[in-house]
Amino acid sequence: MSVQQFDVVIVGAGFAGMYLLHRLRPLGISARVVEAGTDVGGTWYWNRYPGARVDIESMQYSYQFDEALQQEWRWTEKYAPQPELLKYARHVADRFDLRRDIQFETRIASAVYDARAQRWALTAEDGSAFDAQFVVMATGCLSKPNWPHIDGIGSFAGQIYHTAMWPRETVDFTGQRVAVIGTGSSGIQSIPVIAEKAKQLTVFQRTANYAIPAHNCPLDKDYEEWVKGHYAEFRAQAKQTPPGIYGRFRVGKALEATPEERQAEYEERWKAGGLAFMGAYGDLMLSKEANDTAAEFVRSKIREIVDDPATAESLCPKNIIGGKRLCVDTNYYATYNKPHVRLVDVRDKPIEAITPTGVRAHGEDFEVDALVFATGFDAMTGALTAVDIRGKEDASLRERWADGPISYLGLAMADFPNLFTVTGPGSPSVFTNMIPTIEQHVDWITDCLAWMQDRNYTAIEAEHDAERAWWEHHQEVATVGIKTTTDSWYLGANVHGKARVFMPYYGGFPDYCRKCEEVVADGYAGFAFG
Ligand code: N01
Repeated sequence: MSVQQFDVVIVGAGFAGMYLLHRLRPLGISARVVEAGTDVGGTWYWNRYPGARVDIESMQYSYQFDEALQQEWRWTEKYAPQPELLKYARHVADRFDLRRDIQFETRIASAVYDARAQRWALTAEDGSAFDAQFVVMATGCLSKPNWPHIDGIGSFAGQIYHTAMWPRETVDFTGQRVAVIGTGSSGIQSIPVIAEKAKQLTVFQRTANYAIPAHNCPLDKDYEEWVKGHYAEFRAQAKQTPPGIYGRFRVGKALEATPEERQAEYEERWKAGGLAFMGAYGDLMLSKEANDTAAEFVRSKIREIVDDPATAESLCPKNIIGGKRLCVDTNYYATYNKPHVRLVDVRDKPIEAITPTGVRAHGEDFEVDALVFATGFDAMTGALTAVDIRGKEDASLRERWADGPISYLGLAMADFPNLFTVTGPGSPSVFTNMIPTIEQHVDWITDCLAWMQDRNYTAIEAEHDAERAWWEHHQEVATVGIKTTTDSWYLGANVHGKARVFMPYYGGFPDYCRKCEEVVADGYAGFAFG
């Protein structure tokens, strides 16, 4: 196969890869997006499990780079379902004629830097080869599926699914006995929908999770009109909040409010629904005692909703609220009131084995026709280390990150010149509204390439000192408060053998953007150019 040459190879055709391609075109930079799937959409291409939908309100979860696009697109629901999100991604690809520069069904396996030529050689699993001056890994934070280590996992004779690799054809569970392993966001969204069809549903829960009702509904036309009439203002205000989300965030302290005031505040937020629940007070993630007040409120709701007291108790999370990613649900807890749905708590007694006919736990054989793994992702680093990336002097990213990742601003790594990551470890990424954050990263990378073009620079590399300083700051910020006291995928705790290092930047979107702007104003401080 001949080697295809470009100025930039972008890995991944999700929202990051698509927008970067669009931004590079006016600069006259030749770019090719290489995508493993058969279509655009990234997360929303792969995660098509029943019930998948965004947990940020649709009116905010969209691009803002093109006013006509944000005015013309119409979401139908408060929280868009996966098919509509995929339709949106396809619409963007068509509207901006992106497909002609995207190579689908091509999974990049390695990227090797030639320091003399200052170029990257990329090879795909199918043998396709690319030569590029720059590589941008737009591979997403949650894209490498995590399969648990359970004995006999390959022996199951029925249908086996992973929520993050859901088949494109419709899966019909009608009349089937189904088991779901995992109760994170994917499990919590899919369980109620699977229960509607399955004859019998058994859920294996290792850690109970907090879920706030979505109260999803058709999108209110007046609200849509109001947002569209004020989009610039709306987006600008969102950027000023720590998660980059427009909403009501209170700075007051839960512990300074009376029990009645707290109850009223939590009740109002429960009724409004969604992730904004955690915006009730500014100290919820700073003090365990404050956190307990919100956690206990949600536990009381679970006890109210779930009829069987023993099941309700199992569903009540014991860890802090917000330590793991908060879930947003539709009928999750109520699903356990259905007579054909059973919860099996495997916290103290883990699943013993997967057998040819089902799951063995608590000494019991649960025979099922289909097995759904809702067991999440090798988050933040998994999609990057899945590619054998080798920088200067054959430095391997996989080996460099064996004890945990290190990156400058989640954008670039020392010893890996001309390589950028969009929302890499050390970026606020998953703590924010992903699409606007992606736009900020892509704008930064594009502006940097244009700046280099103007100065005839051919190589850029993060400096070790700058990388270390950012990482130390990032780790310091992570230890403020109680966020890191819970095992989570933020810490890599969900993946067998993975180093425990807190990966997303916890300092908030405004501080992160300020830092990126300062770096630019200072002539790209912390980067060396060649
Ligand atoms: O994955 P998870 P996810 N035996 O890692 C369990 C985003 N997202 O795909 O907690 C039994 O959260 C594991 O148990 P434990 C969102 O950011 C967004 O659900 O490790 N159980 C856990 O319950 C989210 O946070 C949306 O003890 C095992 C579950 O599997 C992130 O993606 C929708 C096990 C995995 O939960 C990841 O969510 C979906 C074992 N051996 C996802 N191994 C929306 O926008 C693992 N588990 C709404």
